[in-house]
Amino acid sequence: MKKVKHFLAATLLLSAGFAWADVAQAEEKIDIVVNRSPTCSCCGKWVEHLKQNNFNVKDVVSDDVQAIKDKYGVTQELASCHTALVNGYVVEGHVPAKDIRTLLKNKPDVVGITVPGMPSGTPGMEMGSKKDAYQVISFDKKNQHQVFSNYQAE
Ligand SMILES: [Cu+2]
Repeated sequence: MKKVKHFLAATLLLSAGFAWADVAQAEEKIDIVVNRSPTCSCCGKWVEHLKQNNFNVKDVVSDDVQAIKDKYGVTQELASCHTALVNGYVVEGHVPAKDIRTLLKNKPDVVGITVPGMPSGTPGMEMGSKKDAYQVISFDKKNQHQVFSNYQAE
């Protein structure tokens, strides 16, 4: 009888351990540095979106975000408002938190990902129920672009 009890206790502990590991993985905090200009309100909203999705945001307010874009090879056609850095990747514009997690998980050989411009309905650019179709684009060192993910209009 005693043996059975021990076995049960061990099984319970083991499954609790696994459950805890699952939660820890889903809840893992991600450090990200966001460079934005002081006058950008949609950038502030995107920072809020990240925080709500368990990102640890270092919010850097800068008068020269363009210099950061130049430094990391974010060209005019790729550019948006804010420029973030996470685990060596550049994240430009209103990229959903979900895509950043996918990027960090799959670790593709790219410089970063971007949502160029500021489409309505992206995180931080909510305009009521209006949602433009938009794409998250990845770019590499040779400035080659690829569609990273696709969002439909709503
Ligand atoms: Cu913006």
